[in-house]
Amino acid sequence: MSTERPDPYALAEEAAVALRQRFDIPGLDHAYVLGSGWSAAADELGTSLGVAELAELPGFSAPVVAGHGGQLRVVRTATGAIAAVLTGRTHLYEGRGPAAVVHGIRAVAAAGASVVVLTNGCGGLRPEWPPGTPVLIRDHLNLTGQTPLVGPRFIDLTDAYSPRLRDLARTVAPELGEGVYAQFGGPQYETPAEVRMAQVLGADLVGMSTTVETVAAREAGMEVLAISLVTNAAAGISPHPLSHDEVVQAGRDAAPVLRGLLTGIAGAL
Ligand code: 8IG
Repeated sequence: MSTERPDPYALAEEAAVALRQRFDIPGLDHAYVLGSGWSAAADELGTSLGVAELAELPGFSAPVVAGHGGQLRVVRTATGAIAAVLTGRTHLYEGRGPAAVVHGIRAVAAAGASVVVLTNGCGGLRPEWPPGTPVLIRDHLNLTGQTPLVGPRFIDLTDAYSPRLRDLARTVAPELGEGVYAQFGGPQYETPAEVRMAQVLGADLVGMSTTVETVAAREAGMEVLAISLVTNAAAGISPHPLSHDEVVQAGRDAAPVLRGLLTGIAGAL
């Protein structure tokens, strides 16, 4: 019993088998997780090899947030790579636990993906990055108190966000800035005091995803590129209260830029 692999990894293997069968592919090369504001890019990452509803695949479940899609698409990109595109993710605040949050990451890794591009919508702490600004994540603060790892899995997180891939992203969009992303558990947005705390700790961006997924991706040996879209000034930075509608609207407005950015990255990977 004690020598068996923990269940989440077996479930990821099962999902990988289902992916290969369902899409009739030998495996995956890359994966994209599209967060708030990013789903408009899904159609342009490559030519479609098929679409599945997340809820139909082993271990996945449908997303709970309106404006978050819920599909896994497979595309062939301009470079000939086979890529999974997940339009939706499970968040910690759903209460299904960190293993459910990272199942998609483990599944695409089990299917052979060596690169994952994680995207999200987030709150911005820097006035020079107003809503609508995409920012590369260069490091993170996991403030959730949670991890997908159980047991003596001493994963190195130096350069968790691949310097090679950040350089590659800048060949596509030289103006991209880089910041430290702090993940809170949510689902409530921060208080102004929590945002000041994050600022003191070195954060530039605040959100509710990505860091736990990055830990799982690094455990699986994948290279990670993560890009945030600032959709709102973080609480207390902005003079007005945050609203989910504002977040959704910022994503809509930024859609053409994000599409170009991700398509450019897919063409360079
Ligand atoms: I979109 O301001 C989005 N997601 N924690 N704070 C946190 N998550 C977010 C925010 C924000 N905006």
